Amino acid sequence: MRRLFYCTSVSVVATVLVVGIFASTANAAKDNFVGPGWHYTLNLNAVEKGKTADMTGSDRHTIFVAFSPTNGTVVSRIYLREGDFQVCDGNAFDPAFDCAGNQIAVQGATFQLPNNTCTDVAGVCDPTTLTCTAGTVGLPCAANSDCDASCAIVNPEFTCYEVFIRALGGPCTPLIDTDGDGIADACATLKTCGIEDLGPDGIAGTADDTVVCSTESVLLVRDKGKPRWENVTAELTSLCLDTDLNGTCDTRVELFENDFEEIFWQFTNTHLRRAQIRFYPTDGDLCGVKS
Ligand SMILES: [Ca+2]
Ligand SMILES: [Ca+2]
Ligand SMILES: [Ca+2]
Ligand SMILES: [Ca+2]
Repeated sequence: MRRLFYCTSVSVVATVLVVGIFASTANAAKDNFVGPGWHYTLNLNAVEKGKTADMTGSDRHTIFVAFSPTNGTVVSRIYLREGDFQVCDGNAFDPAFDCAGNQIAVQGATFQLPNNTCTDVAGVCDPTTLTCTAGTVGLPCAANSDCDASCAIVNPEFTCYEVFIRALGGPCTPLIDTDGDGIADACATLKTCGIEDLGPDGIAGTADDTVVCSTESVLLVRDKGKPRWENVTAELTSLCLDTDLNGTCDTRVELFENDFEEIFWQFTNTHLRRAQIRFYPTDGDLCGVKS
């Protein structure tokens, strides 16, 4: 079962399973990995005032997103399209355009990137509980095949490329509390969301949309130290979905595998000025993502 469906009555899945990018130690060795290998770099520059130039149709590697000059929180959307790495629309303050110049949402930037295939996981259906114990863990089932999943929930492996991010710019004071414990964890967060239904108006980015977000977030803090790269491949190229609304992710889907009307990165920011994202093909460039 490659294509996964889930309840369409879900509105916004607000549960946040924090995957702190600074809690990761497995990728520490990659901190100084920036080397000769081919990669695509995407810069996120946060600015207070909306850009007026449309910033479409060029070879830019920068997207302008919102910055809060006060203690407010501002949210920008970067819509995602499948294809070679390319900034289609570098301005998150005005309507979002795809790489062909068509408007796709009322507001946002647009970035094009290849799908990142996950290694398939064979499902296991527990015959006693009729619940999946591998694959789409926790979902009801009748046979093992009902539980087959295209991505593992924990430590998914991706075939095509890896994604790294680092926070840049001046040091920022964390203001965003992602886990509700009253202690701020980040100056900005980045998470992957999908529009499941455009609503009666048929337009993306309006209040009648049905939006589902991944339970995973990238937390961004710029401290005084040397900027560190962190591996955020799972967070930015898949969605971990809580389809049965029990508070934990049970289904991971590739960016462009699901039937979302639109898919986007949601950038929530207070005081982070810059972030840089790099995309590195896996060894041998198995998916041909070098462009
Ligand atoms: Ca735009
Ligand atoms: Ca917190
Ligand atoms: Ca709509
Ligand atoms: Ca769940």
